[in-house]
Amino acid sequence: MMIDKALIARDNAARAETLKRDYDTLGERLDRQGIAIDAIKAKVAAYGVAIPSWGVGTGGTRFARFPGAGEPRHIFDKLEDCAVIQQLTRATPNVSLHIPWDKADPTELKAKAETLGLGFDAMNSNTFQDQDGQGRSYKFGSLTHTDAGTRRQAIEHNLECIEIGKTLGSKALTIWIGDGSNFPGQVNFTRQFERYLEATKEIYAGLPDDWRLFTEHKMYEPAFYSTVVQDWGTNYMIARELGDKAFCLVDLGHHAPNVNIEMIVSRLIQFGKLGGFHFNDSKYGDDDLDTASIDPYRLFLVFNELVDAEIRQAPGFDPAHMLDQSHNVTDPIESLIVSAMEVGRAYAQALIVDRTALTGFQEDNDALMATTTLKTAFRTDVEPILAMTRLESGGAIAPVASYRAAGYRQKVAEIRPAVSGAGGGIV
Ligand code: LRH
Ligand code: MN
Ligand code: MN
Repeated sequence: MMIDKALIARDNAARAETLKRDYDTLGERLDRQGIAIDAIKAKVAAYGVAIPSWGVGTGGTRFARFPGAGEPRHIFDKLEDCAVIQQLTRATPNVSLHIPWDKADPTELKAKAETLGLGFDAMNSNTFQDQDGQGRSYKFGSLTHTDAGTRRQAIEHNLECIEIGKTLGSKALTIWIGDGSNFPGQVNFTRQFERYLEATKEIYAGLPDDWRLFTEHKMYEPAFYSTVVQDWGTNYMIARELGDKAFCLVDLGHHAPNVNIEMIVSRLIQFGKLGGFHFNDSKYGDDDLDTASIDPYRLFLVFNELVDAEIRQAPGFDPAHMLDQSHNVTDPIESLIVSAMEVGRAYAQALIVDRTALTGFQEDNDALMATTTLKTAFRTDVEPILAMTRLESGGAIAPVASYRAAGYRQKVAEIRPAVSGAGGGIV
């Protein structure tokens, strides 16, 4: 355990009585609505969202990076930080790795994760940066490059990610590429997409039977005129072209402002192609802000679609839930703790929507009451459910407070040398 269990127990003891009262009060209120609070709590307890390994470091922006004290030096430190988040929240049992950022002996990685009680979610490949000693450059693309040798290198890299993931017990590969163009006329859209499909089919062919392939769309950046996998439409075509193991990954930050993401989610569910999420928030573009820090209602509306699908047991519905955020001004562990809790909150709120009433209002075209039904659930403070879940599963009632009281960051800062922010930002 990364944080002293006795400290968490002490902290919890000081808060347990108030929590119990708040939980009972909420339970009474939900009971009047015909909802059993313990059933909601059980669902929330079974819910988890994966931590992105790259999220525990200070990501920064394209312009600057201001490292904090005690930053993880390598993937083993990152895993320890992830274990802290899991210990306190009990909602983040898995880590999503990014290769080659997290490259290490897979057997050692697995052993380390096991001792920390962590598992692995989707593997992420990286052909959007050049690595030291790499044969060919991705400056003009990777899986869609005009040069067959560069495409081959990118394919091999993805196959290597699968190999590493097999040892780790991962069951999915996520591909996001930055390929596109910066000038009208720079590329032939059709030929570029043909090359994408051809290359991705080779990766798909290397996928074990029990694995899934997630392709992630993003409207723009780093290619600013056109991006190959720019939206869910193209993404859906890819998943259809590749086959039954191919699904679309929705990163909330990868859409134009005001796009109705919850409807995209609904469409992908309806046609059996929703693979999973990268949760974060944004105001302008791919800001990678903390989940629900800007628009918690949108996150709730996404979860409203997920719960709807869960209840009607939509065929093949089993999305992967992951965070993907970059932290510039906060302690990444604290941000990830809060974001994990926000995702759980959106889930709990969506679970208490009165769906029978909602359907009735929809059938009667009572727009006002339909939307009020959603708002009623969204406005309900479900924190006692989340906190009780954490308490009962050995986590902290107030994770950030316990984290601060434990002085974890100060402790690791003594072991981990300070890093310089010079040299600009990373993704
Ligand atoms: C691209 C992205 C993708 C990458 C991650 C670092 O913007 O969302 O998921 O793998 O950021
Ligand atoms: Mn992402
Ligand atoms: Mn992104």
